[in-house]
Amino acid sequence: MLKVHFNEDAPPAVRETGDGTVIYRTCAAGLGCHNQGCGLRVHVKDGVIRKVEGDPDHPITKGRLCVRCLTALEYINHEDRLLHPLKRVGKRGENKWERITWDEALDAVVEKYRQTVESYGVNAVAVLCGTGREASKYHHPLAFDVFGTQTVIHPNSGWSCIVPRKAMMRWAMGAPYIEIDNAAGLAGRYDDPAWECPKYMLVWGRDPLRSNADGLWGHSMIEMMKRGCKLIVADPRVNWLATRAEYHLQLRPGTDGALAIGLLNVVIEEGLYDHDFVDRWTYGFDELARRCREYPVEDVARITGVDPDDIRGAARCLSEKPSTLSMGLAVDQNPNCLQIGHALLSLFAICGNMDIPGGCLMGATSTFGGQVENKPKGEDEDAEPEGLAKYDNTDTPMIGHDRYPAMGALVMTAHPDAALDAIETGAPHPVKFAYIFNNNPIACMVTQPKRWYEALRKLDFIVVADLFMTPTVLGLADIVLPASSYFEHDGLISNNNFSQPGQLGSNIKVIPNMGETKSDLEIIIELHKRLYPRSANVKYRSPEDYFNAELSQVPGLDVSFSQIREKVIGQYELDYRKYEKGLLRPDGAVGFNTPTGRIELYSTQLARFGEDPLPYYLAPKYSKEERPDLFEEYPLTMTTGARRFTSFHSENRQIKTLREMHPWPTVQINPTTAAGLGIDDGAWVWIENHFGRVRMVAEVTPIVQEDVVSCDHGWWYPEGDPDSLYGVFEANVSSLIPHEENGPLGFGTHYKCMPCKVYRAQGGE
Ligand SMILES: Nc1nc2c(c(=O)[nH]1)N[C@H]1C(S)=C(S)[C@@H](COP(=O)(O)OP(=O)(O)OC[C@H]3O[C@@H](n4cnc5c(=O)[nH]c(N)nc54)[C@H](O)[C@@H]3O)O[C@H]1N2
Ligand SMILES: Nc1nc2c(c(=O)[nH]1)N[C@H]1C(S)=C(S)[C@@H](COP(=O)(O)OP(=O)(O)OC[C@H]3O[C@@H](n4cnc5c(=O)[nH]c(N)nc54)[C@H](O)[C@@H]3O)O[C@H]1N2
Ligand SMILES: [Mo]
Repeated sequence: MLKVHFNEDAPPAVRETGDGTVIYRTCAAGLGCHNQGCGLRVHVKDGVIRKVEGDPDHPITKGRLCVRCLTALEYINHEDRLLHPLKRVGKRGENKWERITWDEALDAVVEKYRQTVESYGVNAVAVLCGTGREASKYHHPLAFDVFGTQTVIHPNSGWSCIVPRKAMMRWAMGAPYIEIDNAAGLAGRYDDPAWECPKYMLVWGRDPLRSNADGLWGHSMIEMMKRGCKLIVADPRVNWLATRAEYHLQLRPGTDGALAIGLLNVVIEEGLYDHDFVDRWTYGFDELARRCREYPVEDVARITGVDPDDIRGAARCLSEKPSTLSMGLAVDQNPNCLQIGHALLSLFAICGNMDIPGGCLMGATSTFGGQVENKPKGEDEDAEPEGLAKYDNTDTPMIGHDRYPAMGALVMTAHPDAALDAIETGAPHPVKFAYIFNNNPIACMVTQPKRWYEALRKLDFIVVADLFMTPTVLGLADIVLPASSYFEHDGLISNNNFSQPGQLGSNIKVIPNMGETKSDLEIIIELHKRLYPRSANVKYRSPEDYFNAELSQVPGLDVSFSQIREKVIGQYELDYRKYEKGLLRPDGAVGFNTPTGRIELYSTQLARFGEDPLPYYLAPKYSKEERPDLFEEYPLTMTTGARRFTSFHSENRQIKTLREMHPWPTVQINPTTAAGLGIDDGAWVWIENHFGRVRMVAEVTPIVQEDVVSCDHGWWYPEGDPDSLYGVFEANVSSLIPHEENGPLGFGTHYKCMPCKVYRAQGGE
């Protein structure tokens, strides 16, 4: 099922030029980005990188690079890089450190680990992890195989990043991931005879040109537009894609559920769906149709602020075949997330757009990395003796899985909000030790960062691995481990853990390590050796053995890391119409991998967890309608976190060129609103609500409506005062967003819809 194409005509992986320069081709998933890995040519002379440029022979990125890769040299050579292991010598947050050796650092981690296990049980050891980079492939191995703990915490309130979307892809469609068909796996790309250009692409709460999120390169959208694909954009802001759309559905933040069901309503009422597909492959159409009738277009228009004719017009376009769907983070960052995802996927399902060329591609059932998979414990034949099983953890639910069993059925991580409660209260079990890596929780990932900070500060022991001294490292670490950049270690790259067609690439070490840095994988291999010196586990012998073990887990794939390394990059392809070929279900039967074997418009899985099995609209908790009392004082609606080219979350704030392009945290505000408040473009303002306030610079722009503002997220000032943890609590907008106000099954939260007011502040940095 998985076909891999290598381009035999591409230049070699390593090439010497006459003057002693070596040019490496590598897929560097890096320097502040997700793990898809853009093609780079890196020019190295005398062990020093002289130049980084795009690799024109990479079949997907074709030489294109974003500004963060183009400033790679500033990043890797930055004077603030952590280069040696450190031990805290002052109080937590006092910024007093002593340089220690790796042996001392790792011995300290192992000693504290053993003490914690002895005194409090192994689940008192927590691994805290951040967004999906290469490093996030190692969160579970570190927790399960090395520490044997099940306390894995991805502290993003409501697991509001990709997991809600994946929940409905999995539960209603039986697919690990569903994405636009941008021909990424096809050898001929857009010219491949197997591909068809979509007629329409619905881009919903996503800005892929900036975010390149979840394994998708945004520039493929422009390639598709050039070939005739038209856009429909659902976004409260007039972003670049919206200005080129046939319909820009400029909805009020947080009203996505109503709009999605409204579109379904039109398609069903007007009989525009694919009757044959619905009959053969879906379950619960009549119930869905009845539910949609409760959402007449005029009502939906009133709730969302979108013109009713635009809703009708967009729905009619989307019923044409093939059309495709690009769903983004705004779906997840809403307590209504499961229903929004369910409604949008149902729209494309009933129009017959699932898994056809130019439609919505369904990932294969096998994913590796296991990042969000909950495999039943004990069924894995290769389970390691020194892994989770050793500790007989199987009877203790992971934190929050009893409160939120639906999330427990989907992911092998604690419920993020319940994890904070556990750290604070010691129930259901104490948490005393944290290994934090690839994560800057107090500057970025959590809501209520001060509360998380206070809770984490009380732990007995914290080790943080990072490339820079961040607010999290400074405020919390007892031991600091310096992580290497993508130029200093090897890595294996795939698109969204193989759940979508795309690249199979190698990230190559091109320079000696800076200082004493080590990759996360090298660190966990060393910890594994220390804890299990007699282990026979091949995976933990070396990074290369680890990558080969990863590759061997992908069914149908017969390729080694050294082959990929030699070829730099391969493309892997998945079949279309897998449901007709018996390729989606483990039993090999035709149909979808759901209990009914069909796409479940009426979700038996949601019903199993006591949730309404059909999509419905849940109004934002703090909207004018729901909380008129708050509206008087906080009349503006705030959405946060729309991605910028110049940073990846809280990263890159110390990169000079990028700071020059986007120097301060920014709130986008409409000119009429700004004028009424006496706010000029570029002025410092406070954004405040009943949870607190943060200070940002006003960007006066008509891309937001008069009652909406859009705030940057993930801000801190590396150049700022260490005593204030680099100003993190004044800059981090997530202080204004609540803890544990998730959807009914524990998914989603209010990152993109909170009330606020904006007023002038005294200027200066
Ligand atoms: N440069 C850069 N790239 C990144 C990241 C980064 O920090 N920087 N972060 C990465 C991560 S972890 C993720 S999850 C992805 C996310 O990337 P995307 O999925 O693209 O999400 P966002 O950039 O948060 O938002 C996209 C759009 O949603 C709109 N929006 C805001 N509120 C609402 C709403 O209520 N409803 C709707 N329909 N739309 C709304 C915003 O105006 C914005 O245009 O990006 C990844 N890529
Ligand atoms: N208000 C608001 N808040 C949000 C969002 C929003 O839209 N609005 N988006 C949310 C989303 S979707 C997400 S995913 C989270 C992301 O939240 P985080 O994952 O906490 O964000 P990052 O800033 O990417 O933090 C990653 C840290 O890891 C370090 N790092 C980078 N590469 C490596 C590596 O290879 N090894 C190690 N050990 N460390 C490395 C970086 O220097 C950085 O300090 O933020 C969430 N927060
Ligand atoms: Mo994310």
